[in-house]
Amino acid sequence: MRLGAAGAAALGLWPLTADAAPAAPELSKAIETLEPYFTPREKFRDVSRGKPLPHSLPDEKKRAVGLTRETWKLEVISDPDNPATLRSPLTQKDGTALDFDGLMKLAEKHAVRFPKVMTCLNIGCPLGMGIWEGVPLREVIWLTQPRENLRRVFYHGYHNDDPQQMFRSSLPISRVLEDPFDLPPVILCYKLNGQWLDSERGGPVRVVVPEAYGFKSIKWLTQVVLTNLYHANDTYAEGNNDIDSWLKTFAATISVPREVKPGEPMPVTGYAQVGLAGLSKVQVWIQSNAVERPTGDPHFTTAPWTDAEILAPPKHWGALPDGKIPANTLGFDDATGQPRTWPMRLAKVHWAALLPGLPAGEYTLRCRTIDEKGNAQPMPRPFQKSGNAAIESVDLTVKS
Ligand SMILES: Nc1nc2c(c(=O)[nH]1)N[C@H]1C(S)=C(S)[C@@H](COP(=O)(O)O)O[C@H]1N2
Ligand SMILES: [Mo]
Repeated sequence: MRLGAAGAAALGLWPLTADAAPAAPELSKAIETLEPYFTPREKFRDVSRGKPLPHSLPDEKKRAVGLTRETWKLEVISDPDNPATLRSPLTQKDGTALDFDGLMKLAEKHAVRFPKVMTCLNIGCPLGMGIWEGVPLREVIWLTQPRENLRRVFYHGYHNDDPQQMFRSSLPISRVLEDPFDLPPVILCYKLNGQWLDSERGGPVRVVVPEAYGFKSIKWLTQVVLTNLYHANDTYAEGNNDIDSWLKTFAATISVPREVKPGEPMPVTGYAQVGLAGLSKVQVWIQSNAVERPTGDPHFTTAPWTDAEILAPPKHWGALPDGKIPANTLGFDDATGQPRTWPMRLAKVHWAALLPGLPAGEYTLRCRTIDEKGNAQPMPRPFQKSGNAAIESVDLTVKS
């Protein structure tokens, strides 16, 4: 189950510990064909709403409605119903709205970049892994000179000027002004994986909330409303979602042989999403369908799980200019270009296991994570509407 240094080097992975035996060739092959660590632009999955989809509008229309870098304008205003006290709101009508040049001026001093996996709370499977670059949202809020009565930040993007289509999210003001638990800041994002944020990903400017599921990261951002209201107004709240949920830790498979010969070892690969809870282990378990499972153990805590190998940082990071991590990326060491910790929180990591051969029969393969506190998936937060952490199961046939 271990990957040797030679095998790892050949696969473009970091050498692992010296005592690791060479990888079995079946497993090396499966690892070689894993997805790139950072997701290429065309491989991001798109779940955006809108009729028409804002990113599908003709260029002329995009220019007219501020969906290009040249015409983008951001208003930051007080909520008329629950006013926050602002000295100088940023408005279109006064000509004080923030434009892209203004954002780039702020970026010269305040730009940050950090790795993050974008995951839809409802879909569960990550949409893509990126290094997101932007200006902390607080820098723009400070431009309005807020004085008091500011408890929450509402924000939304372009929605075809149809209130029915508006997709809104919100955050407590404290989360925007300060970054608790060493999280990266909430940003106005304009670059992804070293390139301008494209229209499909919400360009020219979207919000990115590092620790949150995707619905907090509003695309085609046009308006920020500072409010004294004390509760959320998120569009996702209307769908029975737990809108304060932070990213969960869970594992899923990428490649599993569906049909193998008796006694033949089975290479399996997968990814884990590393939530705020961190990751200490990925485990796998294969069970014959002929065996009856004990009742009263819905999360299979008594099953004979075995550890999979969490793969080391890749040598080739995938979709980045020159294949290099941009300078000053949070979580990375500039001198070496390597991550400071591994696996990284709020990111993906890959894993692999070579399962021993089995007699003919029908089987179910499952995988799970153990987080840094020792919680086995789907604990400590098993509810689906807080984000996916269900234990995945895959059918497998052993047949001569
Ligand atoms: N303006 C706007 N922003 C949006 C959405 C949307 O429909 N409109 N969808 C949200 C949801 S539900 C998710 S999961 C993420 C997906 O981000 P992505 O399309 O870049 O992968 O965008 C979020 N931001
Ligand atoms: Mo979503």
